[in-house]
Amino acid sequence: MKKITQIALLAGAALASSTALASADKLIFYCSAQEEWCQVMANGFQDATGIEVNMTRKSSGETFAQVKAESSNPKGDVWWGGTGDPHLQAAEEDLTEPYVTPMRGELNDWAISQAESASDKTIGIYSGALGYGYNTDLLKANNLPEPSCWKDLTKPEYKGHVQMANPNSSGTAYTTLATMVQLFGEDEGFQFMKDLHKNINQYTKSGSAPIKAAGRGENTIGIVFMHDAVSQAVSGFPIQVVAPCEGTGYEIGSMSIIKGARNLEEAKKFYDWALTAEAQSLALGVKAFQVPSNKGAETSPSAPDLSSIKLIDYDFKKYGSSDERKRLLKKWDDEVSTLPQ
Ligand code: S7P
Repeated sequence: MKKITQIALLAGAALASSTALASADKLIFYCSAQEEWCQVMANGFQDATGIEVNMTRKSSGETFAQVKAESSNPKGDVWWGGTGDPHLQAAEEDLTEPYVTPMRGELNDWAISQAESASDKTIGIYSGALGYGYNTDLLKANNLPEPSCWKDLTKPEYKGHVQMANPNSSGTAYTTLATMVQLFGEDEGFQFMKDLHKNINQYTKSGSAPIKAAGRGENTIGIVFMHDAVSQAVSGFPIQVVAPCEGTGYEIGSMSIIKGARNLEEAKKFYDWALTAEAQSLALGVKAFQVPSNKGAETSPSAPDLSSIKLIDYDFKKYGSSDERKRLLKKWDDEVSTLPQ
């Protein structure tokens, strides 16, 4: 009898605590920016609101694949960061939720355009230009000339010295592929990717990994967003940042609420908070040098000045469309990644 009473008490306690957990405010946060920034955003929101945050960091293409795979039983609430193209694809495939934030008045036009081109299912949170960085010590040690253009990277002397991410998993690498197609035209752009392939020592999963490897002296040249190269240079590594001479593409890093989010109110709270100048200024503490979308947020003097870089008129709508993204990735898989090196 005593045993039955104990079991009943334990069951009651377990039920009470699971009810408390279920009703506690929480947010399942998918993050595709750099790990340190993701962590600061999760902690900052938790401290500001008391809402418990459960954060997972994955690259842009990987998070898109996860959101799609979970769409019949969504597990995430909000997806913050990563290049805009997969956020636009998610909007088109109806994987994300429209939301018009009261914060819009504080944002740069490019952040709002991103929202308008996706029926309010995403919004711009930061911007940054694509480029590359190289390890100055390794370049000298290998008697290599200083590269300054995209086409330099296809020269035979750089064989085995260039690293970039795989465009299927990485938003940075997809931006690279889409940039070459827009900068040089489709045939010449793919020819560039094939010539570049001969010099690639590794396709990484994450977009910023190639420049981190260059910082550690394990790779010479990394194709990345320029702000990721600046971050290494500012941390004291011998990295030179390059804005390629032909011009370059850029990203509008984005945020979306996942359709069917179980914690929709918390997701909206996070969305509004993440667009405040205060939240966006947290980036500087973790050496994230993207240009913030809130006009009042602080920008570091070390951040690349986008107005001084030759930027292409990147067609976000076209290259973020489901058909075009799938087509380009398949073509890269079939015609570039399979080539011998
Ligand atoms: O590291 C910051 C950053 O370059 O990473 C994002 C990127 O898409 C995530 O990494 P993947 O390339 O691996 O997807 C960019 O949005 C961001 O600026």
